[in-house]
Amino acid sequence: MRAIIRSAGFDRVGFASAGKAPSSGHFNTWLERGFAGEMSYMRRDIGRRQDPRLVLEGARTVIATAVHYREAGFPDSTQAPGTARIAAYAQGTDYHRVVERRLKSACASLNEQFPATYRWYVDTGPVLERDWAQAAGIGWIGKNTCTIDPERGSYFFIAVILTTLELDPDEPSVNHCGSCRACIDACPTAAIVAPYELDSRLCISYLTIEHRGPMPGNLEQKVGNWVFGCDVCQDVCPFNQRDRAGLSSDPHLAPRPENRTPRLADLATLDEAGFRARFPRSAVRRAKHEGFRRNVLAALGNSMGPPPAT
Ligand code: B12
Ligand code: SF4
Ligand code: SF4
Repeated sequence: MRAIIRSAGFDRVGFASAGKAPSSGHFNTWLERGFAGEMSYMRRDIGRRQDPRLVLEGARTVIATAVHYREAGFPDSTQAPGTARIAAYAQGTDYHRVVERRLKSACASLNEQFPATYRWYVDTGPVLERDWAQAAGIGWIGKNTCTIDPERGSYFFIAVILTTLELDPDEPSVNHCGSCRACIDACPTAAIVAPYELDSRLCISYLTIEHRGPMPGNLEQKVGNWVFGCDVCQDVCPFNQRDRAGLSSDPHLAPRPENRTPRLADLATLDEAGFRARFPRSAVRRAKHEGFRRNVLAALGNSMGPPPAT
C-alpha cells in the first residue's frame, strides 16, 4: 500500500482513522475570531471540513502524504536592494498540477490492487490537511502552524486520500517545539498571535496572495520585498536548518532560476499578458495581475527605505 503511493512520487505516507479532525475545535475558534479574513471558502462546508466522513460517505481511513519541494543547500533569496522574494513553494511549477497528477495515478494503482473508494485532495478540498498529517505521523503542527517532519523540516506539501478501506493507523506525531519561539519572534507582522494561532489578516502570505484591494497601510512596509507568499517563520525554524544533505529537490517542483531573486524593476513592467507569460503554470498566478502588481509596487516602495525624517 505505502510502496504504491511512494512510487507515485510521494516522500512520506501515513494513515489515520477517519473521524472528527483532532483540532476541529481550534478551527472553530479560529473562524470565530475572524482569523480567516476574506477567505470565505474557509467558512463554507465547516462541518465537512471537520469530519472527512461527511466528505466521503463510508470513509474509514485518511491517508496523509508529503511531497518535499525545497532541496538541500537551497540558497535563501537575498534581500539585496531592488530584488523581490517569492516563497519557495511557488518558485517552480504550480504544485497543484504536479501533485494532482501523482494522486490520480496513485489512486488508480491502489484501486487495482485494493478495490475501494478513494477521493484525493491537495490544498483546495474541505479537509484540515495539517491536522491529518499530524494524526498520521507525518509531522507535528508547530507554533508557526506549519506541519514539521522532525527529520526533514516543513518545506513540503500535504495531500490526502480519503478511502473506505480500513487500514491500521500510524502513531500521531509528537510535538518537538519545546520552549522555542523563533518563528513567533521573527514574524515581520506579528501574525502568529499566540503559539499555534495565526491571524491570516496579518500574515504576509495572505496579504500577498489572498487579499484583494489595497494593502492595509499599517502593514505595507512590513511586507518588505515579499511579492508572493512568505517563508520567514519556516526559514528561522531549527528543523529547517538541520543538515539536509541527501535531500534533493523534486525535479518537477524545482525553483525556476528566474524566480529566485527577480528584479523588482523587471516585475513592475509586466502588464497582464506579460504577467501570464512570465509565470506560466505557476502558483503565482493566484494573486492575479492586479494583486501581484500591488505587491511589486509595495516592495519597490519598501526597497527605497523609509522617508527622510523632517
Ligand atoms: C487557508 C490556508 C492558508 C492561510 C491561513 C494559514 C493558516 N495557518 O491557517 C494563509 C494564506 C495565511 C496560508 C499561508 C501559508 N500556507 Co497555507 N493553507 C491554507 C489551507 C487552504 C487551509 C488551512 C487551515 O485549515 N487553516 C485553519 C487554521 C485553524 O488551521 P491552522 O492555522 O493550520 O491551525 C491548526 C493547528 O495549528 C491547530 N490549532 C489552531 N489553533 C490552535 C491553538 C492551540 C492552542 C493548539 C494547541 C492548536 C491549534 O488546529 C488547526 C487545525 O488543524 C491549507 C490546505 C488545507 N486544505 O488544509 C493550506 C496549507 C496549510 N498551506 C500550506 C503552505 C505551504 C502555506 C505557506 C507556507 C505558503 C507560503 N510560503 O507563503 C504559508 C504558511 C503560513 C503559516 N505560518 O501558516 C501547506 C502547509 C504545508 C505544511 N508543511 O504545513 C498547506 C497544507 C497546503 C498544502 N496542501 O500543502 N495558508
Ligand atoms: S508566513 Fe510570514 S507573515 Fe505569515 S506567519 Fe509566517 S512569518 Fe509571519
Ligand atoms: S521555530 Fe521553533 S517554535 Fe516555531 S515551529 Fe519551529 S521549532 Fe516550533
